[in-house]
Amino acid sequence: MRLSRYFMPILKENPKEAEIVSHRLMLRAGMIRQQSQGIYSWLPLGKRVLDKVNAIIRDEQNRAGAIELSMPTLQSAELWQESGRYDAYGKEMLRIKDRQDRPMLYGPTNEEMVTDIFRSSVKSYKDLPLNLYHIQLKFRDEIRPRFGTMRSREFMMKDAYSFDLTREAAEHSYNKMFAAYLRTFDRLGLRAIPMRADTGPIGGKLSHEFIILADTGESEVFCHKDFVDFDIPGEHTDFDNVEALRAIFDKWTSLYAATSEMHDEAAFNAVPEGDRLSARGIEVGHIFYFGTKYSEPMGAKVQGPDGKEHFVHMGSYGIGPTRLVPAIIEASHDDNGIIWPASVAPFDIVVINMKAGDQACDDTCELIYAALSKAGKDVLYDDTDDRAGTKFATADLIGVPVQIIAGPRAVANGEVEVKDRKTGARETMTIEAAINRFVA
Ligand code: P5A
Repeated sequence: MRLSRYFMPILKENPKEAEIVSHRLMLRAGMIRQQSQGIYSWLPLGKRVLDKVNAIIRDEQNRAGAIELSMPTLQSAELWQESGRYDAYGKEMLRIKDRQDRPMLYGPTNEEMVTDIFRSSVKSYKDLPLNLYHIQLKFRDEIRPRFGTMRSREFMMKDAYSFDLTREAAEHSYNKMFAAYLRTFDRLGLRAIPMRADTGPIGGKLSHEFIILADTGESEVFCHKDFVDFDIPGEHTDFDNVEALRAIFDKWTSLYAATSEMHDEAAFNAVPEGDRLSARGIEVGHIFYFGTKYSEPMGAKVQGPDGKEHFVHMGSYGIGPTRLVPAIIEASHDDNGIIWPASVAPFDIVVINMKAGDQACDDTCELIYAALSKAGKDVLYDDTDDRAGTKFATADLIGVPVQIIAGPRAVANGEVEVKDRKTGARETMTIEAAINRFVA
């Protein structure tokens, strides 16, 4: 991508409305724009990161055996009347009437809709287990939308829903998502700790929130500090192995970890004082087991091996991609801007032409840009005629992991400079060596 033809509206000044660093940097880097309170457009740079986050989420959901579908954002109120949540949900639900005066709503979550899909076609235990997911916009009319896309009214959610014949089978489905979440957040460069949490309007008795420790987090959390170094399940984890997944769950729930709503002061005080971590955190995921809470009132049942009908045991599993992007920034930035983990960086490499219009600089940059693009790298080429200082500041601000800098003096020697955004380390090398480093 040539920067001269891209759309990346960088802000020079710090936006006044931004209270936390991720919101400030997302606005300054031209990643998002607020359209009305708590409702955002994702501009091209932001969209690239969001797509990469979603690709990792999708990959891990698929690995764990979940199946992707797509459900609408607008839902009929009837389904919610069946489950009893239409009245219970309160003002967070945006209620709409269509031209025939039929009550509709902009979905805050999809338990009812997916239960309806399930009951219309699944009749036998032989079709279980089943886990259906989508990555879709949701709307919750939050009282206090704030911190940009961290807590917005319209936001994206990956929501998965599992169906099983028995409680034991449903526990295995829960454990699969539990392990998949550990892997997902790890691949996003984050350390997320599962904590016992309040189940709120989704319901059920068992739930875990996945929390990233961050000073700017909205949740108050308490946990054992050893969680910070626990091993993440490997990529060859066998998601069909009931025992192996239970072992992962048991290990990751063996020590104290709870959000303030579920906090048990006495249990926390039993943790040796030096091992106690009392901190703030960002909830990036939340998983639930709620048994037959929706299947019973909505009549979602299957025939079991005993020939009898059984209401299915369900769970639901949410991740917030539009919250994850700022959460990653909260965890990874410096005074100059964002530092993206390679897995979600909007571009792999930025090529900076320090003197656009200078034949040797132009030729060198074009050569590098073409070679790296051909090798499948996402390359941003800063071919604008801005001052070198402005270009360096922009490259640091948008956080691309590698900068290849071509200035007239180095280029005259057949060389360029390669800078690592995270460490700031700079290395001068031949043009060929720079290309080879990233093509290999
Ligand atoms: C689980 C999937 C649910 O809604 N039903 C379907 C269950 N859970 S939840 O905890 O309420 O939300 C899941 C995740 O969505 C993100 N999230 C938000 N992100 C940005 N702005 C919001 N206002 C917002 N509300 C929820 C969080 O990451 C949460 O863990």
